[in-house]
Amino acid sequence: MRADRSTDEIRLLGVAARGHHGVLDFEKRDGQDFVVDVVMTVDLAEAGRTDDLSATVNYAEVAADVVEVVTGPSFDLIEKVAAVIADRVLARPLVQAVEVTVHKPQAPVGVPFSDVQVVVRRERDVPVVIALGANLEGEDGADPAATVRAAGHRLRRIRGLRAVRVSPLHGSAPVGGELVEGQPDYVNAVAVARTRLTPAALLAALHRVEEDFGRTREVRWGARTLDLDLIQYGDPADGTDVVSEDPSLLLPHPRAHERAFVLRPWLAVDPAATLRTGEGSTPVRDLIPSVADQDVHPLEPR
Ligand code: PH2
Ligand code: MG
Ligand code: MG
Repeated sequence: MRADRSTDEIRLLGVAARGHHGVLDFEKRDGQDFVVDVVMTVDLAEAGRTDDLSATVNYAEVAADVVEVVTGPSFDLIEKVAAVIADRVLARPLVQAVEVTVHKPQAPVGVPFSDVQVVVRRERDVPVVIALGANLEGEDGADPAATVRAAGHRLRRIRGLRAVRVSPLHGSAPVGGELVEGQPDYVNAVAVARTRLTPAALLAALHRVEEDFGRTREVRWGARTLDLDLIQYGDPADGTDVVSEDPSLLLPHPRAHERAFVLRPWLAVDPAATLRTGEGSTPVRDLIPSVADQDVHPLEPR
């Protein structure tokens, strides 16, 4: 299986700023110099190919974040400074993992010393929602219900995806305009999980599973052996979800809020499910009445 974590790094070293972090009164009053190193794991293949800044992490922006935290509100511990910086860096969608070192070379240690450093390493751990759908027999003759069930198990084997929970299967009439005329009914389910993968890396992993199940990229909204859609990445309740208008990675899924075949299985696997809707978020439970006219029904468990 392909590695889910790049070995490429961006290292931003020795960012210096004055801060007021420390347990002692005079540290909070007078301030001192802090120096920060940030080592980010980022897949740089695309940036290397395209020479395009938007394909990588702008280290100047990261440096500005670091200075903002160091010069910002005072913390007692440099552990806290490092953790806050790490969270800020990980909020950038292309950063897979980060190591932050905070140096405090003028710390009140009481004996001669050259430096004190704390190092924290963090990777992302983000809630995600994945919709599964199928309405054609697989290459091996598997019916759509068997395909969706097998795909649910297959998700558990994606490295970097954990705590996968799959809803009961639901049957649904095809939705989506004239293109779907005459299509067989769908079998749908929704999986909730947590991931350390970036949105792009998770999407690539989902495409590989679709391919494993014989999916070829065909007409939009046409019949398919297996469709895996990334519905939401992150938690809109606290505003940490990723919103993306990149056509290859629209987040949240632009039609999820109006599709009973997504909302009903999602609510079944997570009664607290919340979907980003515009600037805010809406409990999925409250979206159900507006899709009550759509034909979606739980299938008998086998
Ligand atoms: N997927 C579509 C289009 N229409 N209709 C149903 N009922 N279920 C689907 O999964 C579905 C659909 C495009 O992916
Ligand atoms: Mg789809
Ligand atoms: Mg799709």
